[in-house]
Amino acid sequence: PRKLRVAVVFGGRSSEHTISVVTAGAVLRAIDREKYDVLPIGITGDGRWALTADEPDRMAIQGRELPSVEGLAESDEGSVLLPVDQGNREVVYAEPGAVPKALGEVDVVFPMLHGPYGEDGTLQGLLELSGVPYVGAGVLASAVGMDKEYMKRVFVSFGLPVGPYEVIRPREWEKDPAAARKKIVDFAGEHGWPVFVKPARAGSSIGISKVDDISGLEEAIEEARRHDPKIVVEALLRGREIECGVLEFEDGPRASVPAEIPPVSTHDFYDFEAKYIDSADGVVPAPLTEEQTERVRELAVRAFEATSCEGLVRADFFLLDSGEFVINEINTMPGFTPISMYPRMWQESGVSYPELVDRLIQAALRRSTGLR
Ligand code: G1L
Repeated sequence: PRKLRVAVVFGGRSSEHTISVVTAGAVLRAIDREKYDVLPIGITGDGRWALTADEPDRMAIQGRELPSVEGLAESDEGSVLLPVDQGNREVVYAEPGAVPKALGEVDVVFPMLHGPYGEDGTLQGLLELSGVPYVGAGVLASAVGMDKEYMKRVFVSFGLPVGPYEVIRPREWEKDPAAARKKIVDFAGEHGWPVFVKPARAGSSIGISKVDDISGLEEAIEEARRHDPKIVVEALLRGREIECGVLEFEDGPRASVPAEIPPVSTHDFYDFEAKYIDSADGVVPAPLTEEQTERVRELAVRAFEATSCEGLVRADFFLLDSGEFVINEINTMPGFTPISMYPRMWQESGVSYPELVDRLIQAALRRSTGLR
């Protein structure tokens, strides 16, 4: 019988284009070629889809050379730029159906794009419409995982412990900025300074400010609103940062051993760079009591279920000085190089990187598209 065909979609119009290319290279290297045929599909920085050569070695960081889909597509004679223009917000097919046609020839897609149009559910929607099974979260879980407000609302409604927060909506800010500002000042009055001001929907730690007092508020709001007109304000939670991976097995989701992210002295918080480049700093397994370990693993699986996740999720917690765990967020597309926290937590739980990739593909194939 012919091998199953797996398309890996990577690159894209995001600040994390490079990390996506590097991660896709690691996934391409780990996929079992006896079982699967692989189709690498790169998306250029300006949104064009390209069939790229299957050459993972050219997708690694070489010295100071950062790999990109442009590099792969242009210098490779075998690459074909698909006639698609995503330069504007909407996908415009120069040749109607070009991408779904390419996708129609594959059995499963491994989507590896960060941020808006990648992990927010829009690519997942395109894949649903194309009728192709795909790895990871579906449309709803992806969208919930991208929106800090709705993520918290879902957690709360499922009885998961969340920290104090406040939301400022676009119209609130436009109609009465003074009232919106007062809302935050009152929040800080109740929960104390500093507060974190964040865009509601943005990947990683983009647009986030730690605000020590009222004087820094205006600039923090403006910065967050550059990325999303809706902002979320959070209290500072004192405690340890604990993460846990959830992976879908044949009999349902299971939690990995948890990890601890040590406090980063040079950064005010676990920022963009620390999150993706210094991810090797995490301690696996986290030095927790047996009871704490069981508690956080249970909460991680409940977060997976609450948000209707599929395939995998990384759940991030604070272990407060009081001994209580509070869920900070989930990530449906966590860092995924072999040295990133999620794969390291599973490695320590007895699941190797190639096995992880295989389990994700198999979980995607077990489902069909449509309602699931
Ligand atoms: F497909 C999975 F497994 F769901 C998946 C996809 C993408 C897991 C992790 C990622 N991560 C990335 O693509 C990235 C960290 C390179 C950018 Cl979000």
